[in-house]
Amino acid sequence: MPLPAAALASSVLAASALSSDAGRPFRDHVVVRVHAASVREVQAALALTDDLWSHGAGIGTFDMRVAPAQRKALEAAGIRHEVLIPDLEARIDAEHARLSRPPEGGVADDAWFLDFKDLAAVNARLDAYVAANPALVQPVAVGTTFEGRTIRGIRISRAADPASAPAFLFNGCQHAREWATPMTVMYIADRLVEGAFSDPRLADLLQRSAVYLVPVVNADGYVHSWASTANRLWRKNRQPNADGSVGTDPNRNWGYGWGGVGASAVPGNDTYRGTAPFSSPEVAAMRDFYVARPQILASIDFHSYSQLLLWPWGWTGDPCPDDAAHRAVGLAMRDAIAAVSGRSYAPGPIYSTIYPASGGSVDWSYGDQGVLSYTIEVRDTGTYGFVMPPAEILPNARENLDAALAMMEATLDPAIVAPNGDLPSVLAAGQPTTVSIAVTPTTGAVIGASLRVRYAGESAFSAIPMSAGAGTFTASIPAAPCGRTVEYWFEVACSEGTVAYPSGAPAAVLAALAQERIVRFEDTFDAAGTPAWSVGAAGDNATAGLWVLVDPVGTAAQPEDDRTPAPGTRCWVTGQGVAGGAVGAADVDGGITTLVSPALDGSDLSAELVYWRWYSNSQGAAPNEDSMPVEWSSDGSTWSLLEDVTANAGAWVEVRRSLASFLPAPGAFRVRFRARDLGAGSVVEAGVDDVRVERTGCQHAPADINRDGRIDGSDLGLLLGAWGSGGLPAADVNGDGTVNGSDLGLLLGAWTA
Ligand code: 0X9
Ligand code: ZN
Repeated sequence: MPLPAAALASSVLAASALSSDAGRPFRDHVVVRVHAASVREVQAALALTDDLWSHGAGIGTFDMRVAPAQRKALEAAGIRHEVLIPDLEARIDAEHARLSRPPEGGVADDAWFLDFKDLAAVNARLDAYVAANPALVQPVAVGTTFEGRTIRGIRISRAADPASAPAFLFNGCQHAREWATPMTVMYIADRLVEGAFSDPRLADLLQRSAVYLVPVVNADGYVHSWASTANRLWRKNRQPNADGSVGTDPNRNWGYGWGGVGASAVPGNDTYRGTAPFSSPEVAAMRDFYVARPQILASIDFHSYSQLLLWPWGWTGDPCPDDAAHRAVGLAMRDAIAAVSGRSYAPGPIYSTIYPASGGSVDWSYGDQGVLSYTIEVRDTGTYGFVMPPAEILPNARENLDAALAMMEATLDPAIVAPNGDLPSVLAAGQPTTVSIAVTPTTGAVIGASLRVRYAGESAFSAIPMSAGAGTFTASIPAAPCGRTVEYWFEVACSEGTVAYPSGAPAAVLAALAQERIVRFEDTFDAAGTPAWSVGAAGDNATAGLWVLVDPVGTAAQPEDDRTPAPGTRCWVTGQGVAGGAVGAADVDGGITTLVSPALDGSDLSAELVYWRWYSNSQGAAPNEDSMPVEWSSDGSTWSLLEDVTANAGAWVEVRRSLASFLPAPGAFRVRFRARDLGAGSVVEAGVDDVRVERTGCQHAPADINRDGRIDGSDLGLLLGAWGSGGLPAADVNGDGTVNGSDLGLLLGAWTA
């Protein structure tokens, strides 16, 4: 049965509307890490919590808060779990006691960050920044909360005209309980204020831009989560709902894709989207703030926790139009964090990295305003969760400061240059390779781009103009002989200067090695004649849907086309589909059917076994009793597992396994595919196509200039004919860019006796 983990997660999150019990509402509650072994266990566990702390739940581990009775029920259900936070209420109480002591710390002083600060303390410090540096720091009033508080912020800038300079927005605390986030935003403010004239990096950034900082967007919720009698784990704002419940989730209330997936229509739920887009006054105020400042280039909306670096979309799984730019800058932010503390923050679009969530701030700020927009989920990954020890405030803030600075630097370049997909590190020898970059202008206008290439060892790069199309530039790396390394980089000319990719080029360049594919075995199953493969093995007992080699007829479960690019036609499938037939018309029934290969060349352990497989199982997500073990054997009688295919792909999937990873010694081997329908009533369909044993390398010795398998007089003649020139790349035996004495030495040394 398919487990809609994301949908499940958000509905459970949504169900966590906490009552505003006075006293010690989380007394004897614990946060547990559940190890769920099956879909049933996931569902049973989720039924036993009102407050999932992980961002999703599925087979494997996830964290959730349980009351004593819920914990007992978890134990009674025999679901494996361990206690992550045994004393949640005690921790909240200790936090409260600690924070009831009088505050300390002046403006220029890390002491302020030694513990969490309530709204009054945050606002007092904003005032202190302004008072101490009126020319540098301006107060900003974003708007008014439901309960009438001012959503406050500051602007820090050394630009000649801060109101029109390229701008950034860092905000925290859309969610009340995420106390690490105002501290993070305040720390960024703190460092910028302190370093504006003394730290060259910060001075430069502040001369070129204006930075807006809004530490507490959801001021009412934040105050509520601080009140000793209220709810430390409050998430939403404090706006009453028609049904008597309280609160809209600000991060489901923004007007881009509002009302879609991952948001609740039920007012009492923790992800309640509100009555309409921007029905929350806090969110409407933030919208107006953005709209009034079209010069905002990029923003970070800080949340906690999980250590994630997220960008749009949250409302759909499709990549956003500027996914490449978001990814490139996001990876720079991730690397900046890792350089500060070694912490890893997982990067990716919201929808696939955390969960589907519509009505979030970054979908709107990017989708409506064109701002490069990030959500960072700060520390930690579950040990403390929302109730972070105060000693973590500064380390957390320091790493996120550097993420913010990396984002600012990347965005203040006239354009963001990002690879479109993966840039190659291996080239097919003798063939040009297309490369493409995405170019997103930020402060400049893009004029053109060029690809710079040279053979490793050459001194000069040649410039190849790139052709432009909607936000991308494309060019080809010229064909290179096998074994030659090509170095390359990109230069994008903008109205305000040039941008190099990778940054620092041409000192830092990309490199790719030209290689041939040396095929030792290949069967695309398209040639006429009797196949060398056989069907059947001891233990086979399927009654229908046995492996057949056909031009497949597609069904909802089976491919319509083989995998081989045109003109390929045939592949192995488990039972030929019936045109227009039911999904289960020709699937595997009643047991196992096995497809066995002929002996394959395993003499070179540096080669890879490559195959394309199709596996579709109506039972959906693993685990279930059906699967397709893929096995290998050296003797045709003892078989060992290569992989057990359980994921319901319903698509051709390429699998590569190095022979060295499974063959103990060089020698012939076979593989077999065992499609199994073991449980009752499921539709299992499998396919196999394009099986190869191959390796990359160079077929010919470098000195075999004419590639005839011998190194002799004709190679010498070619080398001497190309002497001193680059006209015949193959004659440049050592690949250093010129044909000279060292190439001659290599040729003579390799002379075929
Ligand atoms: O669910 C959220 O709003 C965020 N996670 S949290 O645990 N802090 O509540 C993730 C927000 C992802 N961003 C958007 N959906 N825009
Ligand atoms: Zn949040």
